Amino acid sequence: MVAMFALASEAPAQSFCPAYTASPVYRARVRQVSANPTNWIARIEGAQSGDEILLADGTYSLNQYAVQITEPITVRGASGNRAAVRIQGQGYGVASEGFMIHSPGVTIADLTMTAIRNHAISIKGESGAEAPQVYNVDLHDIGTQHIKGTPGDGVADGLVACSRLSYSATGVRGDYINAIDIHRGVNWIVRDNQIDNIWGDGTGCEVDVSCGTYLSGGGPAILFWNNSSGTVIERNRIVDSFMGIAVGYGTPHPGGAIRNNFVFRSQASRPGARGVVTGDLGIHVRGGSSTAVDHNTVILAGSYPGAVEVWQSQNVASRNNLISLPVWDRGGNSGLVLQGNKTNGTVADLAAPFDPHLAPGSTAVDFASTVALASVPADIDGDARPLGSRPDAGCDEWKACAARPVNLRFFTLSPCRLVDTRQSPGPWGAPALVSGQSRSFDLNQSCGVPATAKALSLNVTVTGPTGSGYVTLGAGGCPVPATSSLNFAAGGTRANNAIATLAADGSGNLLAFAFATGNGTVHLILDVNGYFE
Ligand SMILES: [Ca+2]
Ligand SMILES: [Ca+2]
Ligand SMILES: [Ca+2]
Repeated sequence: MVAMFALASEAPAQSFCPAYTASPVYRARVRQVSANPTNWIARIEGAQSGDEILLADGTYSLNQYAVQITEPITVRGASGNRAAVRIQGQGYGVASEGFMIHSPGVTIADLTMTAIRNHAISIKGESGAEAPQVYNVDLHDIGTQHIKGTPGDGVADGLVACSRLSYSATGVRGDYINAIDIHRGVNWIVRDNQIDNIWGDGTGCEVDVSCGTYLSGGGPAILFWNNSSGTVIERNRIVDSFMGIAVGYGTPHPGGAIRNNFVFRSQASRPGARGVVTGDLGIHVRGGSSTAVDHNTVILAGSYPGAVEVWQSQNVASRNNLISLPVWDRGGNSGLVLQGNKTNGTVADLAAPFDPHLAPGSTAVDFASTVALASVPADIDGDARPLGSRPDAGCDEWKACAARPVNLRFFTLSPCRLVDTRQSPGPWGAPALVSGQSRSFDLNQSCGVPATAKALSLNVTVTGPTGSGYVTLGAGGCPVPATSSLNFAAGGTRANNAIATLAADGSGNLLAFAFATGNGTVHLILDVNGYFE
């Protein structure tokens, strides 16, 4: 059968996450050193200042407490495909940390870490860590905080970007959890990360000890406290986590900005070991001064009153947010500025559940009271604000989509593979689609598809899904429609024919949006057999 795939989420106007080596944050090093699963620890612990340790694709067993990094070096996957360099701990039963950073100027990039009891990346301010970079890593099922920063005299200028921090559906143990927990961080940037399912099991344990000690549900997915300052947290997508973003947390937090983030919780509560665990804060500023909370979308199921909450703070501004409840002034504030917030947001304001983009009919589009903010000139996609008559409320500036083309002629092509995410990383290869995210592909550059093609006749295959769910295809630059999709069950392979409309701008851009339970992944294969123009 032919399904008329409706359109998925907007194409990013620009990519904030190029390959690490092509990114503006790339740190050129003095010497490159290759490493493999048998010599990696010796190479890293024996590195010289300025080494770039390149890990070959493979599985790396971590069979000691941690890997100590004491020089300014980079450790990264050589291929750039983070899924292909997999550091595997010994599980939650063995005390361990992944990388322990004791030096200024350390970079960790392009790799995956999982099954480590304590932390995946431990940044030790008290032994000299400064300006750590974490880029394009996948930290999955880590017993406590995935990234932990301990204080010393403060750790300045950290970066966590373009990474995925998550638990699987059964990966949480205890409540001593955060995705990122930084003490005394100074001027950090946390951007463009996907954070899923940071929601504790209600035992109050630190993994499996000290039970009853910790708050049922855990801590904020992103937490900067104990006298942190100047934190910029932007364009992160935090889905189905117990708490979203917190700064200060009862200690002073001068400066900083929380902007263009998407915090979405589809469940009000979950059953826990000591009773129901009700979802908590979306964005929290306690002890802030001149901290900005602008253009975030926070849609929380349930009735927890703090989609955005401000407490004991001075001159905090919370503007142009799309939130499911009014900003909660918890008291002790002075100079609190509230402007342009749409405070009755629901999932209906979104193009699709779990998608940060606005539905075309949402009143958040050109919301009547938004104010121009020079400090937030673009949205989560990089779209310049404003489009239309005024800035939209929330993290997305809605971009109109061209009408579906009509009166097209069909031309056949010999069947040809355009996309296979099981292959090497690249524009038409790995990585797999990640639940809750769109990936975009330019599809008029091979297989004889001309630049003038307006739509493609495709055979769409999904394979290897780690959960059950669906994939939706749509034209780049277009809002998500609420219609058809290719559904799949965990582990299954499904195929279907589809006519997929391409972006109206001639880029040939197509988007693929995936949802898979357990914050899963799924491979996508697209074979073309004809086009319309
Ligand atoms: Ca320091
Ligand atoms: Ca607008
Ligand atoms: Ca947009």
